[in-house]
Amino acid sequence: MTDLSMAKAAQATLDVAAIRRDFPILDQKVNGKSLVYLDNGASAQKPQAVLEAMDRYYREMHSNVHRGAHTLGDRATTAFEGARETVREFLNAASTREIVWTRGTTEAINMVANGLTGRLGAGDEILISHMEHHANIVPWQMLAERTGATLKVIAVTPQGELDLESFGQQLSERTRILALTHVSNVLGTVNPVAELVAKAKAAGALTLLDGAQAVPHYRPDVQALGCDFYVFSSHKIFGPTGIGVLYGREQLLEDLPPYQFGGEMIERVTFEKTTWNTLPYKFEAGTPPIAEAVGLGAAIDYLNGLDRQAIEAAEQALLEKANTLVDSVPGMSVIGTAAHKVPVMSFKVDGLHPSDIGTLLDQQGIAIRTGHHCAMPLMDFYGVPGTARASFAFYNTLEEVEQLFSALQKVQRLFV
Ligand code: 7TS
Repeated sequence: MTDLSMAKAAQATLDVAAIRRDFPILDQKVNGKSLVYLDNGASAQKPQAVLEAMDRYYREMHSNVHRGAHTLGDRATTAFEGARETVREFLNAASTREIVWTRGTTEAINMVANGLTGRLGAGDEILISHMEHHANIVPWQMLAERTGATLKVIAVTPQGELDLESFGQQLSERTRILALTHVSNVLGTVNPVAELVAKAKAAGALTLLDGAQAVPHYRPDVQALGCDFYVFSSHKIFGPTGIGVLYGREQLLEDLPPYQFGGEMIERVTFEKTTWNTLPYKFEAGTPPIAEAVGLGAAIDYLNGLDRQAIEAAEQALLEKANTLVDSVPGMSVIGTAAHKVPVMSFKVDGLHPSDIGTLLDQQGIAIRTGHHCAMPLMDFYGVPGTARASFAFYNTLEEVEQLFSALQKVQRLFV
């Protein structure tokens, strides 16, 4: 069997039709056409199991957590902390003390960058790459500004891979932290993060991996990756918005100062002095997103119930199908042709502005994202104002890929 037919077979094993029934939002008309949702990189849809878990939480157990005063409070706390254990297991973290709830990837990175303020100074370097999302650029830029440290940037090759020579040149004993995306949201590139983390650690640097685009496709093992911090957002992994995760090695989280101050994160408060709660609560000031944690736990449970290998093969089949159809659209070219990619395709079509492509596809019921994708430095590198981007999930079908390309052919015929 060829790779493609093997992948097609894998997709058949996955029973995509049954999976699609788990995602009620997919079954609707948009602008008179059956919805084709190819904007999963921006935010993925939620299975029924997540909607039901959150609904059930609010119907049967909602109360504030960690108060221990009554039965509903106990139920809510059990559900909330159970979700933390689900995330711990998903990431293979050593302890739930290493799993901090945040509002998302962005807040998680800000927490770390903010916490490192006292530890950096002039002469220190922060190493990021040219393919980062703004969430993994701006907090470090601000940290550099506060501390006098220097921001260094690993170059990207025209194919959209990290330039490993550039990495080797930029990494030094001055590097205090390497903050790198596991998977690029624009290019789909899967970076060799374990290898780069090992090198950065050997140079004495801390390491943070932005897993926002990796977790919908892979199950990261933070101990095998060896990173100090790993961050992701629930809404990209089929869970609700409003919650994300900061994984941090226990000793490092012990050493980092809290990010916000108030209730929950304290041990004892007097007007003279306040001491901090134990991990992970030291970083969770105020009433947390309880239903959202339950929803994220349900999303991971749902994923755990699927055959991950079949998912990966099916997703790769979608990407391969898309790759084979690129030439069917005159003037279309793909930005990001790395050897190892998740099913994300950024592209341009000669004579068409990306935002017009988005609007014209939307009229045909097809949702993609267009613009700079919060990666302006990467757009500058490719000399484009933005791209059109189709990002696939395991609930997408090969027919939907075909629909995308016939719609693109139509747009190209009519408007160029
Ligand atoms: N890092 C990466 C790699 C991302 O792709 C995103 C969001 C973020 C961080 C920020 O995540 P948030 O949940 O805190 O907002 N990326 C995208 C995208 O590609 N299109 O819309 C949002």
